[in-house]
Amino acid sequence: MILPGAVLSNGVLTKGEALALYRKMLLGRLAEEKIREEYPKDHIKTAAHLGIGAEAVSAGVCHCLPPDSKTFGTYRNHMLYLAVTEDTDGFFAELYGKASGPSKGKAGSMHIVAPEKGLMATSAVVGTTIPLAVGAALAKVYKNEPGLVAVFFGDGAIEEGVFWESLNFAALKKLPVLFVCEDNGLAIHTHASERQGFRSIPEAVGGFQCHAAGAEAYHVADVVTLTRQVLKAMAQAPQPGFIHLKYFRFLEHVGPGEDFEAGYRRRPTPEEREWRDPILRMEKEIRSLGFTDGDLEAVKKEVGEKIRRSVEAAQQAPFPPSSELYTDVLA
Ligand SMILES: Cc1ncc(C[n+]2csc(CCOP(=O)(O)OP(=O)(O)O)c2C)c(N)n1
Ligand SMILES: [Mg+2]
Repeated sequence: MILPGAVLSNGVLTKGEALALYRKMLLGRLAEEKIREEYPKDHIKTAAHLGIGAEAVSAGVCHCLPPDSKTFGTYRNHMLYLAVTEDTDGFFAELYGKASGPSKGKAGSMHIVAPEKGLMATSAVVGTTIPLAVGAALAKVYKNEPGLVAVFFGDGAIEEGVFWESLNFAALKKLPVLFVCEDNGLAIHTHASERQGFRSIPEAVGGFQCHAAGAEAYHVADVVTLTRQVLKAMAQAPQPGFIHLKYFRFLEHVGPGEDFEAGYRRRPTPEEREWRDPILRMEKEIRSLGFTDGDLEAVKKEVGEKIRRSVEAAQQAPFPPSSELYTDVLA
């Protein structure tokens, strides 16, 4: 069933929630701005798919997940990792390939995980974590465990058979899994209109026995509203949920630069940027809740300092010893 689309959500967040979400999105934004600064020095060797513009998706959805939930993601996973863990030390250590990273530097950006905090898998291979998430949801039912499973993937993954097979199985078995499509309208440089034969993603998914809904993910309060709506429906009538969230990818597919000169899309106007940038949007909205420039500056300073310390620690940390070259690797 397709739920009605979320409308612009004002007044859904308490002041405390708004500030916590602003801080969480800023953690992702400033961490990635730091990567952009450091990447050209070539000490970060891992490929990095940046998610500037998508901050509200992970922050908003994860804010609503019940305790004991598990999450799965893609290679564009920095916002998800930081939303789940807030662990900038582990994050930068992993990016710098250091032994102090959560996977001892062997996962890099594209496979970063934090299983002890519920982030079970992320992957460079499009669509691969979707069936894993469905399996984890089946295990939750089988073992009668609390919480649910949320899996984040791009609009490109919708074109893979494994997505539809996973959705079919999850719907058939009424599994507690929330599918989250992070739709930037692009697969590398190819627009959705050149790839997708269905009218709309929520419409196609809505043919399955699940609770499907969609919204723009520019304002985090909209994401929270929509996620709460779908989670409530899932609790009332146990079926999988599907959330379709549109966002704007401000940077190139992979790497630290912009690519508006590449010819496949145009640079957003300043007005479009202001509307689509989740940080700018939140800064505007949060002022209407009574926060001052000074309050926002204080959060920026604290988060910026946390990131600076983590980068410094990562740069100074040792690499894993060569004796561990073949440990913890499967391929
Ligand atoms: C199975 C598979 N096929 C092809 C690729 C090559 N590839 C890497 S990223 C990408 C685009 C995926 O687009 P989308 O799922 O929308 O994610 P986005 O990069 O937009 O976040 C493709 C086709 C891959 N990594 N895995
Ligand atoms: Mg995409």
